[in-house]
Amino acid sequence: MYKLFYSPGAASLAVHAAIHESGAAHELVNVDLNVPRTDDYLRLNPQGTVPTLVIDGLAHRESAALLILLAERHPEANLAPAPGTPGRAEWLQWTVALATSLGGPFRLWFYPRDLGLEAHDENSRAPVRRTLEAGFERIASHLQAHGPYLLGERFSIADYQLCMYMRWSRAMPKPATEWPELDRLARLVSARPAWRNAVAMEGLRGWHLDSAEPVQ
Ligand SMILES: N[C@@H](CCC(=O)N[C@@H](CS)C(=O)NCC(=O)O)C(=O)O
Repeated sequence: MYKLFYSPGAASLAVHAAIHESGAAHELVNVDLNVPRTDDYLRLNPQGTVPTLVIDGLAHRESAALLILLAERHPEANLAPAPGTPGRAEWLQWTVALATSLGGPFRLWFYPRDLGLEAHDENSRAPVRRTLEAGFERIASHLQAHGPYLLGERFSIADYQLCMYMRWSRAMPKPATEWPELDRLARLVSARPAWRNAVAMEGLRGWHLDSAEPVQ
């Protein structure tokens, strides 16, 4: 039984969808990010961030690492190419690249305090925006040549990670769905029952690809 500490739509969303994809039993705990984390939570995750995934009584964090862990733990669910098979190295590469090239800059976009600022101004926001748009542009070029998924014809949970980051761009000046290849991937991914169930359970509504209907 997994215990996932999440916040609606946060970096926990891809992990949540991957757990649904695996079919594993799990319990959800909603962490209110608008108030300081409790001491109990900080003991599980000293960074105070979500997600935290408790497996057999041990707490783990970092969404990309959790996705890799889930793929390892559920080979039967085919969440990613198996170790030693074609596509495995490329999948690992995407998982890490998405976390660094999108996840890192998104932290700066949403948390100006990470830049030592109380709030963003145009000077601080513009370079972060350029970095994120350049990241989406590179991925769209890849998908144009090798899509529709990051690994071509094969879905993997790296596509959940990408769809989560795309969702975060929805209120940006250029949302990621403006790149047709990214839009196509997001439509494919957001139609999957596991994604839809995670979105419905988290009560997400803010994106045109959010669906209120869970799928059983
Ligand atoms: N690199 C981490 C980032 C986690 C993260 O920054 N989560 C945000 C929500 S998307 C959070 O917990 N923010 C609360 C805070 O920093 O106080 C991951 O991918 O798991």
